[in-house]
Amino acid sequence: MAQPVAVVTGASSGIGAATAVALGAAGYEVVLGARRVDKLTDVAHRIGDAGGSARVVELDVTDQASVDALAAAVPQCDVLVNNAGGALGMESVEGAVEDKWRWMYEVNVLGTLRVTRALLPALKVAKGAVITIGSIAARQNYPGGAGYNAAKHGERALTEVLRQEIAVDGVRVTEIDPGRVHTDFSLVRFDGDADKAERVYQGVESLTAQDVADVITFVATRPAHVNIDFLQITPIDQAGNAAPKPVK
Ligand code: 8X3
Repeated sequence: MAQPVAVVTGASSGIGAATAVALGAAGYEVVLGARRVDKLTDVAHRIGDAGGSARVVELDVTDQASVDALAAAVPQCDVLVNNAGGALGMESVEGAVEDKWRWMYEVNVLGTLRVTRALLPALKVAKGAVITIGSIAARQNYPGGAGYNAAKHGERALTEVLRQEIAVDGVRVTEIDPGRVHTDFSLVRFDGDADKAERVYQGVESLTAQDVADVITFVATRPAHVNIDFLQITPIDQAGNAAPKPVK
């Protein structure tokens, strides 16, 4: 049997990088996609050093031609992890910045759509699995979250519809909805303000990217007849309450 192939988007850091390493250790050939090829190459070397196999593909999920090139490079796909995404800003609805909303919709919703649609033919042949990284923000709204909440709810709608449409082809569809994970998430959200980003994680114990990667790997490695619709995973202090710690 051919080695199974897992595609991970946003694999250059955080949850994506940890997931790529975990899937490599679980026996997948991992295709790492992201814009930052130098960082992808580092992750690929980590996988190789651990005895696994990995390939690097430059990927911008907002660019259809880039997504088409990924699909052309991946004729076999057993697992797709739609991890690319993110938040920009925490403005109130009154102070909403449309360009930030547009970027969040583009990356989280349309990016997931583009990559999934491009790889579906291969996923159908493999009777594979689509694992989309949503957020607790897809399930609970909070002040300052409207743009991100709206995008993650949109991605959740896409994921739920896809599950219903594609089950007949034997493709499993799971949404993983993490809460606060200590990654570059807040650095991006706060436009590179490292001090502010770090304050999100100070004084509280957050999930690590590895915590989430473990769950993704568990989902990916279930038998073909087992579909996990969704999993919400948070640090204990955030259980059942999406509102992030207020940060000035
Ligand atoms: C991010 C979740 O809790 O950090 O998707 O806002 S949280």
